[in-house]
Amino acid sequence: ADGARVPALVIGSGYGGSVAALRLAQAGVDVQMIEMGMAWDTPGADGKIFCATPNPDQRSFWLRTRTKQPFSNFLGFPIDKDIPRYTGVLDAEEFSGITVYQGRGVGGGSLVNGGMAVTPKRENFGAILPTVNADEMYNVYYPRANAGLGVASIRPAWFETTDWYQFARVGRKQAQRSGFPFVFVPDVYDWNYMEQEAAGTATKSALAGEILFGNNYGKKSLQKTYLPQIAATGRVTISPLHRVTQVVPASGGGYTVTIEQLTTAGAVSAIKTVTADKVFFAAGSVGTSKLLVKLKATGALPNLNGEVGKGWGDNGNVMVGRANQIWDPTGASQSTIPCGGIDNWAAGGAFAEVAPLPTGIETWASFYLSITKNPNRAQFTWNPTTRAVELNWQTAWKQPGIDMAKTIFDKINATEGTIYRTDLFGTYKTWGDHLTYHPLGGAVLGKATDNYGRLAGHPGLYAIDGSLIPGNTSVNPFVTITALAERNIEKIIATDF
Ligand code: FAE
Repeated sequence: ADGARVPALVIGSGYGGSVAALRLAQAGVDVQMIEMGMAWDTPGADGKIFCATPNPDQRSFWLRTRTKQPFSNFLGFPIDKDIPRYTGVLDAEEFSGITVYQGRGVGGGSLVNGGMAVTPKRENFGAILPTVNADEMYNVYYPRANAGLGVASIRPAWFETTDWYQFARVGRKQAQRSGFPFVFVPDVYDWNYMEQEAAGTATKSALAGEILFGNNYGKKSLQKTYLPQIAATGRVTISPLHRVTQVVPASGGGYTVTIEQLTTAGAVSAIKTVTADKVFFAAGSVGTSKLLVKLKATGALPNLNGEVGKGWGDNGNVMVGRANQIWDPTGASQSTIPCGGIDNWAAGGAFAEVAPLPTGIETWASFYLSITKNPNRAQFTWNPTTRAVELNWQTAWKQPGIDMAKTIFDKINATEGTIYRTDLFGTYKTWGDHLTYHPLGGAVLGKATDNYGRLAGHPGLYAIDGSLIPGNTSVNPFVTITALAERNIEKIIATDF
Protein backbone atom coordinates (compact mmCIF):
# COMPACT_ATOMS: atom_id res chain seq x y z
CA ALA A 1 0.00 0.00 0.00
CA ASP A 2 1.04 3.59 -0.63
CA GLY A 3 3.30 4.91 2.11
CA ALA A 4 3.97 1.46 3.59
CA ARG A 5 7.22 0.40 5.22
CA VAL A 6 8.44 -3.13 4.42
CA PRO A 7 11.55 -5.16 5.37
CA ALA A 8 12.31 -6.23 1.80
CA LEU A 9 11.18 -5.09 -1.63
CA VAL A 10 11.91 -7.10 -4.78
CA ILE A 11 11.76 -5.36 -8.18
CA GLY A 12 10.71 -7.93 -10.80
CA SER A 13 9.26 -11.44 -10.59
CA GLY A 14 11.43 -13.48 -12.97
CA TYR A 15 13.96 -16.09 -11.89
CA GLY A 16 16.14 -13.90 -9.68
CA GLY A 17 13.18 -12.15 -8.07
CA SER A 18 11.28 -15.37 -7.42
CA VAL A 19 14.27 -17.04 -5.77
CA ALA A 20 14.89 -13.98 -3.60
CA ALA A 21 11.24 -13.65 -2.52
CA LEU A 22 10.84 -17.35 -1.74
CA ARG A 23 13.97 -17.73 0.35
CA LEU A 24 13.42 -14.44 2.22
CA ALA A 25 9.83 -15.42 3.03
CA GLN A 26 10.89 -18.88 4.17
CA ALA A 27 13.40 -17.17 6.48
CA GLY A 28 10.54 -15.19 8.03
CA VAL A 29 11.00 -11.90 6.14
CA ASP A 30 7.92 -10.17 4.75
CA VAL A 31 8.43 -9.26 1.09
CA GLN A 32 6.78 -6.78 -1.29
CA MET A 33 7.28 -7.78 -4.94
CA ILE A 34 6.75 -5.20 -7.70
CA GLU A 35 6.13 -6.41 -11.27
CA MET A 36 5.47 -4.09 -14.21
CA GLY A 37 3.70 -6.78 -16.27
CA MET A 38 0.32 -8.40 -15.72
CA ALA A 39 -0.51 -11.29 -13.39
CA TRP A 40 -1.46 -13.66 -16.26
CA ASP A 41 -3.91 -15.58 -14.10
CA THR A 42 -7.21 -14.75 -15.84
CA PRO A 43 -8.45 -16.24 -19.12
CA GLY A 44 -9.43 -13.97 -22.00
CA ALA A 45 -12.63 -14.15 -24.06
CA ASP A 46 -11.34 -17.31 -25.77
CA GLY A 47 -10.98 -19.09 -22.43
CA LYS A 48 -7.19 -19.04 -22.60
CA ILE A 49 -4.76 -16.98 -20.58
CA PHE A 50 -2.23 -16.62 -23.40
CA CYS A 51 -2.87 -16.15 -27.11
CA ALA A 52 -1.72 -18.70 -29.65
CA THR A 53 1.69 -18.07 -31.21
CA PRO A 54 0.33 -18.36 -34.78
CA ASN A 55 -2.46 -15.82 -34.07
CA PRO A 56 -1.06 -13.00 -31.97
CA ASP A 57 -3.62 -10.64 -30.45
CA GLN A 58 -3.29 -7.82 -27.90
CA ARG A 59 -1.92 -10.28 -25.33
CA SER A 60 1.16 -10.95 -27.45
CA PHE A 61 3.32 -7.83 -27.25
CA TRP A 62 4.17 -5.28 -24.60
CA LEU A 63 2.73 -1.88 -25.58
CA ARG A 64 3.05 -2.08 -29.35
CA THR A 65 0.56 -1.38 -32.10
CA ARG A 66 2.22 -3.88 -34.44
CA THR A 67 3.81 -7.24 -33.72
CA LYS A 68 7.58 -7.51 -33.98
CA GLN A 69 8.16 -11.17 -34.70
CA PRO A 70 11.70 -12.56 -34.31
CA PHE A 71 11.40 -13.85 -37.90
CA SER A 72 9.99 -10.92 -39.76
CA ASN A 73 9.40 -12.77 -43.01
CA PHE A 74 8.37 -16.15 -44.34
CA LEU A 75 8.80 -17.24 -47.95
CA GLY A 76 9.56 -13.60 -48.71
CA PHE A 77 6.42 -12.18 -47.12
CA PRO A 78 6.44 -9.95 -44.03
CA ILE A 79 4.37 -11.57 -41.28
CA ASP A 80 3.91 -8.75 -38.76
CA LYS A 81 0.40 -7.42 -38.19
CA ASP A 82 -1.40 -4.65 -36.29
CA ILE A 83 -2.54 -5.33 -32.74
CA PRO A 84 -4.16 -3.16 -30.04
CA ARG A 85 -1.67 -1.53 -27.69
CA TYR A 86 -1.77 -3.53 -24.45
CA THR A 87 0.49 -4.74 -21.66
CA GLY A 88 1.16 -8.03 -23.49
CA VAL A 89 3.55 -10.71 -22.37
CA LEU A 90 6.51 -10.31 -24.76
CA ASP A 91 8.54 -7.12 -24.95
CA ALA A 92 10.62 -6.52 -28.06
CA GLU A 93 12.68 -3.68 -26.60
CA GLU A 94 14.56 -1.78 -29.29
CA PHE A 95 17.98 -0.25 -28.74
CA SER A 96 19.85 1.33 -31.63
CA GLY A 97 21.77 -1.82 -32.59
CA ILE A 98 19.75 -4.71 -31.16
CA THR A 99 16.21 -5.76 -30.21
CA VAL A 100 16.11 -7.45 -26.81
CA TYR A 101 13.17 -9.83 -26.28
CA GLN A 102 11.99 -10.17 -22.66
CA GLY A 103 9.01 -11.52 -20.74
CA ARG A 104 6.62 -9.13 -18.99
CA GLY A 105 4.41 -10.35 -16.20
CA VAL A 106 4.44 -12.28 -12.94
CA GLY A 107 7.01 -14.94 -13.82
CA GLY A 108 9.16 -12.74 -16.07
CA GLY A 109 10.97 -14.53 -18.88
CA SER A 110 9.64 -17.90 -17.72
CA LEU A 111 6.30 -16.97 -19.31
CA VAL A 112 7.64 -16.65 -22.85
CA ASN A 113 10.80 -18.72 -23.03
CA GLY A 114 11.42 -22.13 -24.55
CA GLY A 115 12.04 -23.70 -21.16
CA MET A 116 15.43 -25.08 -22.19
CA ALA A 117 17.07 -25.67 -18.85
CA VAL A 118 20.76 -26.20 -19.40
CA THR A 119 23.51 -26.43 -16.80
CA PRO A 120 26.80 -25.30 -18.37
CA LYS A 121 29.58 -27.83 -18.69
CA ARG A 122 31.75 -27.68 -15.62
CA GLU A 123 34.88 -26.93 -17.64
CA ASN A 124 33.25 -23.78 -19.00
CA PHE A 125 32.12 -22.39 -15.64
CA GLY A 126 35.36 -20.53 -14.86
CA ALA A 127 34.82 -18.34 -17.92
CA ILE A 128 31.15 -17.68 -17.03
CA LEU A 129 31.46 -16.55 -13.40
CA PRO A 130 35.19 -16.43 -12.62
CA THR A 131 34.84 -15.32 -8.97
CA VAL A 132 32.31 -18.00 -7.95
CA ASN A 133 33.32 -21.28 -6.29
CA ALA A 134 32.46 -23.93 -8.90
CA ASP A 135 32.37 -26.79 -6.38
CA GLU A 136 29.60 -25.06 -4.43
CA MET A 137 27.66 -24.31 -7.59
CA TYR A 138 27.82 -27.85 -9.00
CA ASN A 139 27.33 -29.61 -5.65
CA VAL A 140 24.63 -27.42 -4.14
CA TYR A 141 23.15 -24.56 -6.15
CA TYR A 142 22.78 -26.02 -9.66
CA PRO A 143 21.06 -29.11 -8.17
CA ARG A 144 18.82 -26.83 -6.05
CA ALA A 145 17.90 -24.74 -9.10
CA ASN A 146 17.20 -27.77 -11.30
CA ALA A 147 14.98 -29.30 -8.61
CA GLY A 148 13.15 -26.04 -7.94
CA LEU A 149 12.50 -25.45 -11.63
CA GLY A 150 11.35 -29.01 -12.38
CA VAL A 151 13.93 -29.77 -15.08
CA ALA A 152 13.63 -33.04 -17.03
CA SER A 153 14.50 -34.57 -20.41
CA ILE A 154 12.47 -36.10 -23.21
CA ARG A 155 11.87 -39.87 -22.95
CA PRO A 156 14.38 -41.39 -25.41
CA ALA A 157 12.05 -44.01 -26.87
CA TRP A 158 9.40 -41.37 -27.58
CA PHE A 159 11.98 -39.05 -29.14
CA GLU A 160 12.97 -41.78 -31.57
CA THR A 161 9.44 -42.47 -32.79
CA THR A 162 7.23 -39.39 -32.57
CA ASP A 163 6.43 -37.28 -35.64
CA TRP A 164 6.64 -34.19 -33.45
CA TYR A 165 10.44 -34.46 -33.18
CA GLN A 166 11.28 -35.45 -36.74
CA PHE A 167 12.87 -31.98 -37.11
CA ALA A 168 15.19 -32.78 -34.20
CA ARG A 169 16.10 -36.23 -35.52
CA VAL A 170 17.02 -34.65 -38.87
CA GLY A 171 19.09 -32.12 -36.91
CA ARG A 172 20.86 -34.91 -35.05
CA LYS A 173 21.54 -36.97 -38.17
CA GLN A 174 23.02 -34.01 -40.00
CA ALA A 175 25.12 -32.94 -37.01
CA GLN A 176 26.56 -36.40 -36.65
CA ARG A 177 27.20 -36.82 -40.39
CA SER A 178 29.40 -33.71 -40.12
CA GLY A 179 31.17 -35.00 -37.01
CA PHE A 180 29.51 -32.79 -34.39
CA PRO A 181 28.16 -34.18 -31.10
CA PHE A 182 24.36 -33.85 -30.71
CA VAL A 183 23.38 -33.47 -27.07
CA PHE A 184 19.93 -33.74 -25.53
CA VAL A 185 18.84 -30.52 -23.81
CA PRO A 186 16.62 -30.74 -20.71
CA ASP A 187 13.53 -28.54 -20.43
CA VAL A 188 10.97 -27.48 -17.85
CA TYR A 189 8.13 -28.57 -20.13
CA ASP A 190 6.14 -31.44 -18.62
CA TRP A 191 7.23 -34.21 -20.99
CA ASN A 192 4.53 -36.61 -19.80
CA TYR A 193 1.94 -33.97 -20.60
CA MET A 194 3.44 -33.57 -24.07
CA GLU A 195 3.13 -37.32 -24.70
CA GLN A 196 -0.54 -37.04 -23.68
CA GLU A 197 -0.95 -34.14 -26.12
CA ALA A 198 0.43 -36.36 -28.86
CA ALA A 199 -1.88 -39.21 -27.82
CA GLY A 200 -4.89 -36.89 -27.97
CA THR A 201 -5.69 -37.26 -24.28
CA ALA A 202 -4.72 -33.73 -23.21
CA THR A 203 -5.35 -30.26 -24.64
CA LYS A 204 -2.53 -29.40 -27.01
CA SER A 205 -0.08 -26.71 -26.02
CA ALA A 206 3.52 -27.29 -27.21
CA LEU A 207 1.97 -29.39 -29.97
CA ALA A 208 -0.39 -26.54 -30.90
CA GLY A 209 2.32 -23.99 -31.59
CA GLU A 210 2.23 -22.30 -28.18
CA ILE A 211 5.50 -20.77 -27.07
CA LEU A 212 6.50 -17.17 -27.67
CA PHE A 213 3.40 -15.47 -26.22
CA GLY A 214 2.94 -17.84 -23.29
CA ASN A 215 2.04 -21.46 -22.84
CA ASN A 216 -1.43 -22.38 -21.55
CA TYR A 217 -0.82 -25.93 -20.31
CA GLY A 218 2.36 -27.99 -20.29
CA LYS A 219 5.22 -25.63 -19.53
CA LYS A 220 6.36 -25.35 -15.95
CA SER A 221 6.94 -21.61 -15.90
CA LEU A 222 7.65 -20.00 -12.54
CA GLN A 223 3.83 -19.82 -12.19
CA LYS A 224 3.93 -23.60 -11.58
CA THR A 225 7.14 -23.84 -9.53
CA TYR A 226 8.57 -21.02 -7.41
CA LEU A 227 5.49 -18.75 -7.43
CA PRO A 228 3.04 -21.22 -5.78
CA GLN A 229 5.67 -21.89 -3.13
CA ILE A 230 5.96 -18.13 -2.62
CA ALA A 231 2.18 -17.85 -2.22
CA ALA A 232 2.19 -20.70 0.31
CA THR A 233 4.48 -18.77 2.66
CA GLY A 234 1.81 -16.11 3.15
CA ARG A 235 4.57 -13.52 3.51
CA VAL A 236 4.83 -12.13 -0.01
CA THR A 237 2.60 -9.50 -1.61
CA ILE A 238 2.91 -9.24 -5.39
CA SER A 239 1.81 -6.06 -7.16
CA PRO A 240 1.43 -6.62 -10.93
CA LEU A 241 1.13 -3.67 -13.33
CA HIS A 242 3.40 -1.65 -11.04
CA ARG A 243 6.69 -0.27 -12.32
CA VAL A 244 9.55 0.97 -10.15
CA THR A 245 10.98 4.29 -11.34
CA GLN A 246 12.99 5.61 -8.41
CA VAL A 247 14.97 4.32 -5.42
CA VAL A 248 16.50 6.86 -3.01
CA PRO A 249 18.01 6.55 0.47
CA ALA A 250 15.33 7.28 3.12
CA SER A 251 16.11 9.70 5.93
CA GLY A 252 15.45 7.13 8.66
CA GLY A 253 17.45 4.37 6.91
CA GLY A 254 16.42 2.05 4.12
CA TYR A 255 15.24 3.26 0.73
CA THR A 256 12.15 5.00 -0.56
CA VAL A 257 10.92 3.38 -3.76
CA THR A 258 8.66 5.23 -6.19
CA ILE A 259 6.25 3.03 -8.10
CA GLU A 260 3.92 3.83 -11.02
CA GLN A 261 0.71 1.84 -11.30
CA LEU A 262 -0.06 1.10 -14.96
CA THR A 263 -3.28 0.54 -16.89
CA THR A 264 -3.37 -2.23 -19.49
CA ALA A 265 -2.99 0.53 -22.10
CA GLY A 266 0.30 1.49 -20.47
CA ALA A 267 -0.86 4.76 -18.90
CA VAL A 268 0.16 5.71 -15.36
CA SER A 269 -2.94 5.59 -13.13
CA ALA A 270 -1.29 6.24 -9.75
CA ILE A 271 2.09 6.97 -8.21
CA LYS A 272 2.96 5.35 -4.89
CA THR A 273 5.93 5.21 -2.56
CA VAL A 274 7.06 2.39 -0.31
CA THR A 275 10.02 2.48 2.06
CA ALA A 276 12.03 -0.74 2.32
CA ASP A 277 14.93 -1.70 4.55
CA LYS A 278 16.44 -3.68 1.71
CA VAL A 279 15.80 -3.54 -2.05
CA PHE A 280 16.54 -6.36 -4.50
CA PHE A 281 16.94 -5.42 -8.16
CA ALA A 282 15.57 -8.37 -10.14
CA ALA A 283 14.19 -6.50 -13.15
CA GLY A 284 16.29 -8.60 -15.55
CA SER A 285 19.60 -7.64 -17.14
CA VAL A 286 18.05 -4.76 -19.08
CA GLY A 287 15.56 -3.64 -16.43
CA THR A 288 18.07 -3.65 -13.59
CA SER A 289 20.77 -1.98 -15.71
CA LYS A 290 18.39 0.76 -16.88
CA LEU A 291 17.29 1.52 -13.33
CA LEU A 292 20.81 1.54 -11.85
CA VAL A 293 22.34 3.63 -14.63
CA LYS A 294 19.55 6.18 -14.36
CA LEU A 295 19.64 6.28 -10.55
CA LYS A 296 23.40 6.81 -10.49
CA ALA A 297 23.39 9.46 -13.24
CA THR A 298 20.49 11.45 -11.80
CA GLY A 299 21.98 11.51 -8.31
CA ALA A 300 19.40 9.28 -6.62
CA LEU A 301 22.04 6.65 -5.81
CA PRO A 302 25.27 8.60 -6.34
CA ASN A 303 27.57 6.09 -4.64
CA LEU A 304 26.97 3.25 -7.10
CA ASN A 305 30.32 2.56 -8.75
CA GLY A 306 31.44 3.09 -12.34
CA GLU A 307 30.87 -0.55 -13.24
CA VAL A 308 27.10 -0.06 -13.27
CA GLY A 309 25.83 -0.49 -16.85
CA LYS A 310 28.96 -2.27 -18.07
CA GLY A 311 29.72 -5.81 -19.20
CA TRP A 312 26.50 -6.39 -21.14
CA GLY A 313 26.41 -9.22 -23.69
CA ASP A 314 23.90 -11.00 -25.93
CA ASN A 315 24.98 -14.55 -24.95
CA GLY A 316 26.22 -14.69 -28.54
CA ASN A 317 22.70 -15.32 -29.91
CA VAL A 318 22.40 -15.71 -33.68
CA MET A 319 19.66 -17.46 -35.63
CA VAL A 320 19.81 -19.19 -38.97
CA GLY A 321 17.75 -21.49 -41.16
CA ARG A 322 18.91 -24.11 -43.68
CA ALA A 323 17.03 -25.51 -46.65
CA ASN A 324 17.17 -29.31 -46.65
CA GLN A 325 17.16 -31.73 -49.56
CA ILE A 326 13.77 -33.04 -50.63
CA TRP A 327 14.55 -36.40 -48.97
CA ASP A 328 15.07 -34.72 -45.58
CA PRO A 329 11.65 -33.33 -44.63
CA THR A 330 11.54 -31.82 -41.12
CA GLY A 331 7.84 -32.49 -40.63
CA ALA A 332 4.55 -30.62 -40.81
CA SER A 333 4.03 -31.39 -37.11
CA GLN A 334 6.66 -29.86 -34.86
CA SER A 335 6.68 -29.45 -31.10
CA THR A 336 7.57 -25.90 -30.08
CA ILE A 337 9.92 -27.19 -27.37
CA PRO A 338 13.49 -27.88 -28.51
CA CYS A 339 15.13 -30.94 -27.00
CA GLY A 340 18.65 -31.04 -28.42
CA GLY A 341 21.62 -29.08 -29.59
CA ILE A 342 24.85 -29.29 -31.55
CA ASP A 343 27.91 -28.79 -29.38
CA ASN A 344 30.91 -27.22 -31.08
CA TRP A 345 31.77 -24.92 -28.16
CA ALA A 346 35.30 -26.12 -27.50
CA ALA A 347 36.42 -26.16 -31.14
CA GLY A 348 34.31 -23.41 -32.69
CA GLY A 349 32.71 -21.36 -29.88
CA ALA A 350 29.14 -22.32 -30.79
CA PHE A 351 26.33 -24.32 -29.20
CA ALA A 352 23.35 -24.53 -31.56
CA GLU A 353 19.85 -25.43 -30.39
CA VAL A 354 18.00 -27.43 -33.01
CA ALA A 355 14.83 -25.38 -32.98
CA PRO A 356 11.42 -26.02 -34.51
CA LEU A 357 9.73 -23.96 -37.20
CA PRO A 358 6.16 -24.94 -36.33
CA THR A 359 4.29 -23.59 -39.34
CA GLY A 360 1.93 -26.56 -39.68
CA ILE A 361 3.19 -27.32 -43.20
CA GLU A 362 6.24 -29.12 -44.52
CA THR A 363 8.96 -26.54 -45.15
CA TRP A 364 12.10 -28.69 -45.47
CA ALA A 365 13.67 -26.07 -43.22
CA SER A 366 16.03 -26.67 -40.35
CA PHE A 367 16.19 -23.82 -37.90
CA TYR A 368 18.73 -23.07 -35.19
CA LEU A 369 19.28 -20.65 -32.32
CA SER A 370 23.01 -20.57 -31.66
CA ILE A 371 24.68 -19.47 -28.47
CA THR A 372 28.20 -18.35 -29.30
CA LYS A 373 31.29 -17.13 -27.51
CA ASN A 374 30.99 -13.66 -29.07
CA PRO A 375 33.43 -11.57 -26.97
CA ASN A 376 31.81 -8.18 -27.63
CA ARG A 377 30.38 -6.36 -24.62
CA ALA A 378 28.25 -3.24 -24.56
CA GLN A 379 27.47 -0.53 -22.03
CA PHE A 380 24.27 1.21 -20.90
CA THR A 381 24.54 4.99 -20.45
CA TRP A 382 22.19 7.79 -19.44
CA ASN A 383 21.30 10.34 -22.10
CA PRO A 384 20.40 13.54 -20.18
CA THR A 385 18.78 15.12 -23.25
CA THR A 386 16.31 12.34 -23.98
CA ARG A 387 16.23 11.26 -20.32
CA ALA A 388 16.55 7.65 -21.45
CA VAL A 389 19.08 4.88 -20.99
CA GLU A 390 20.87 3.86 -24.19
CA LEU A 391 22.85 0.74 -25.08
CA ASN A 392 25.86 1.11 -27.40
CA TRP A 393 25.66 -2.39 -28.97
CA GLN A 394 26.14 -2.30 -32.76
CA THR A 395 24.68 -4.83 -35.18
CA ALA A 396 28.16 -5.40 -36.65
CA TRP A 397 29.26 -6.71 -33.25
CA LYS A 398 27.32 -9.91 -34.04
CA GLN A 399 29.90 -10.88 -36.68
CA PRO A 400 32.12 -12.97 -34.35
CA GLY A 401 29.00 -14.90 -33.31
CA ILE A 402 28.02 -15.48 -36.93
CA ASP A 403 31.54 -16.70 -37.71
CA MET A 404 31.35 -19.13 -34.78
CA ALA A 405 27.92 -20.43 -35.83
CA LYS A 406 29.30 -20.92 -39.35
CA THR A 407 31.84 -23.41 -37.97
CA ILE A 408 28.82 -25.70 -37.58
CA PHE A 409 26.51 -24.79 -40.45
CA ASP A 410 28.98 -24.23 -43.30
CA LYS A 411 30.23 -27.74 -42.58
CA ILE A 412 26.73 -29.23 -42.45
CA ASN A 413 25.79 -27.47 -45.68
CA ALA A 414 28.94 -28.82 -47.35
CA THR A 415 28.24 -32.36 -46.15
CA GLU A 416 24.58 -32.27 -47.14
CA GLY A 417 24.95 -30.22 -50.33
CA THR A 418 22.47 -27.69 -48.94
CA ILE A 419 22.20 -23.91 -48.55
CA TYR A 420 21.08 -21.35 -46.00
CA ARG A 421 17.52 -20.02 -46.07
CA THR A 422 17.43 -16.32 -46.91
CA ASP A 423 13.70 -15.68 -46.41
CA LEU A 424 13.29 -15.66 -42.61
CA PHE A 425 14.86 -12.42 -41.42
CA GLY A 426 14.10 -10.18 -44.38
CA THR A 427 14.61 -10.48 -48.10
CA TYR A 428 17.83 -12.30 -49.00
CA LYS A 429 19.01 -12.11 -45.41
CA THR A 430 20.65 -15.23 -43.99
CA TRP A 431 21.47 -14.45 -40.37
CA GLY A 432 19.14 -13.40 -37.58
CA ASP A 433 21.68 -10.97 -36.13
CA HIS A 434 19.34 -8.20 -35.00
CA LEU A 435 18.16 -9.63 -31.70
CA THR A 436 18.87 -11.48 -28.50
CA TYR A 437 16.68 -13.60 -26.22
CA HIS A 438 19.45 -13.79 -23.62
CA PRO A 439 20.47 -10.37 -22.28
CA LEU A 440 23.13 -10.73 -19.57
CA GLY A 441 25.17 -8.28 -17.51
CA GLY A 442 25.05 -4.60 -16.61
CA ALA A 443 25.60 -5.06 -12.86
CA VAL A 444 28.34 -7.66 -13.01
CA LEU A 445 29.12 -9.80 -9.96
CA GLY A 446 32.35 -8.73 -8.29
CA LYS A 447 32.40 -5.44 -10.25
CA ALA A 448 29.22 -3.40 -9.73
CA THR A 449 28.56 -5.61 -6.69
CA ASP A 450 30.56 -7.68 -4.24
CA ASN A 451 30.84 -11.41 -4.80
CA TYR A 452 27.22 -11.96 -3.59
CA GLY A 453 25.36 -9.19 -5.42
CA ARG A 454 25.54 -6.43 -2.80
CA LEU A 455 25.66 -3.22 -4.83
CA ALA A 456 28.72 -1.10 -4.10
CA GLY A 457 28.19 2.18 -2.27
CA HIS A 458 24.67 1.69 -0.90
CA PRO A 459 24.27 -0.95 1.85
CA GLY A 460 20.98 -2.85 1.61
CA LEU A 461 20.75 -2.74 -2.19
CA TYR A 462 21.29 -5.94 -4.17
CA ALA A 463 21.28 -7.13 -7.78
CA ILE A 464 19.98 -10.70 -8.04
CA ASP A 465 19.17 -11.50 -11.69
CA GLY A 466 20.78 -11.87 -15.11
CA SER A 467 22.46 -8.48 -14.72
CA LEU A 468 25.10 -10.17 -12.51
CA ILE A 469 26.39 -12.44 -15.29
CA PRO A 470 29.06 -10.88 -17.53
CA GLY A 471 27.48 -11.41 -20.93
CA ASN A 472 27.67 -15.14 -21.61
CA THR A 473 26.75 -18.49 -20.06
CA SER A 474 27.82 -20.84 -22.94
CA VAL A 475 24.29 -22.32 -22.89
CA ASN A 476 20.76 -20.99 -22.27
CA PRO A 477 20.93 -18.82 -19.17
CA PHE A 478 18.01 -19.28 -16.77
CA VAL A 479 19.35 -22.26 -14.82
CA THR A 480 22.55 -20.32 -14.11
CA ILE A 481 20.56 -17.18 -13.16
CA THR A 482 18.46 -19.28 -10.77
CA ALA A 483 21.43 -21.14 -9.26
CA LEU A 484 23.42 -17.94 -8.72
CA ALA A 485 20.39 -16.31 -7.07
CA GLU A 486 20.03 -19.36 -4.77
CA ARG A 487 23.71 -19.03 -3.82
CA ASN A 488 23.60 -15.30 -3.22
CA ILE A 489 20.34 -15.13 -1.26
CA GLU A 490 21.53 -17.87 1.10
CA LYS A 491 24.58 -15.79 1.99
CA ILE A 492 22.59 -12.52 2.18
CA ILE A 493 19.97 -14.03 4.53
CA ALA A 494 22.69 -15.50 6.75
CA THR A 495 24.69 -12.30 7.08
CA ASP A 496 22.51 -9.25 6.31
CA PHE A 497 19.21 -10.08 8.06
P1 FAE B 1 13.39 -11.73 -16.09
O1 FAE B 1 12.93 -13.14 -16.13
O2 FAE B 1 13.47 -10.97 -17.36
O3 FAE B 1 12.43 -10.97 -15.06
C1 FAE B 1 12.50 -9.58 -14.86
C2 FAE B 1 11.11 -9.07 -14.51
O4 FAE B 1 11.20 -7.73 -14.03
C3 FAE B 1 10.15 -9.03 -15.69
O5 FAE B 1 8.96 -9.71 -15.37
C4 FAE B 1 9.91 -7.53 -15.92
O6 FAE B 1 8.60 -7.24 -16.40
C5 FAE B 1 10.14 -6.96 -14.55
N1 FAE B 1 10.57 -5.56 -14.56
C6 FAE B 1 11.49 -4.97 -15.36
N2 FAE B 1 11.65 -3.68 -15.05
C7 FAE B 1 10.80 -3.42 -14.01
C8 FAE B 1 10.50 -2.26 -13.24
N3 FAE B 1 11.12 -1.09 -13.48
N4 FAE B 1 9.56 -2.36 -12.28
C9 FAE B 1 8.93 -3.54 -12.04
N5 FAE B 1 9.18 -4.67 -12.74
C10 FAE B 1 10.11 -4.62 -13.71
O7 FAE B 1 14.83 -11.61 -15.41
N6 FAE B 1 16.50 -18.96 -21.29
C11 FAE B 1 16.77 -20.27 -21.09
O8 FAE B 1 17.57 -20.61 -20.20
N7 FAE B 1 16.18 -21.24 -21.86
C12 FAE B 1 15.32 -20.92 -22.87
O9 FAE B 1 14.77 -21.82 -23.53
C13 FAE B 1 15.05 -19.55 -23.11
N8 FAE B 1 14.23 -19.17 -24.14
C14 FAE B 1 13.89 -17.84 -24.27
C15 FAE B 1 12.97 -17.48 -25.26
C16 FAE B 1 12.54 -16.15 -25.35
C17 FAE B 1 11.58 -15.76 -26.41
C18 FAE B 1 13.05 -15.18 -24.44
C19 FAE B 1 12.59 -13.74 -24.50
C20 FAE B 1 13.97 -15.55 -23.48
C21 FAE B 1 14.40 -16.86 -23.39
N9 FAE B 1 15.31 -17.26 -22.41
C22 FAE B 1 15.63 -18.58 -22.26
C23 FAE B 1 15.95 -16.28 -21.51
C24 FAE B 1 15.37 -16.28 -20.09
O10 FAE B 1 13.97 -16.19 -20.13
C25 FAE B 1 15.97 -15.07 -19.32
O11 FAE B 1 17.38 -15.24 -19.28
C26 FAE B 1 15.45 -14.98 -17.89
O12 FAE B 1 14.05 -14.82 -17.86
C27 FAE B 1 16.11 -13.82 -17.15
O13 FAE B 1 15.77 -13.93 -15.78
P2 FAE B 1 15.87 -12.67 -14.82
O14 FAE B 1 15.47 -13.10 -13.47
O15 FAE B 1 17.21 -12.05 -15.01
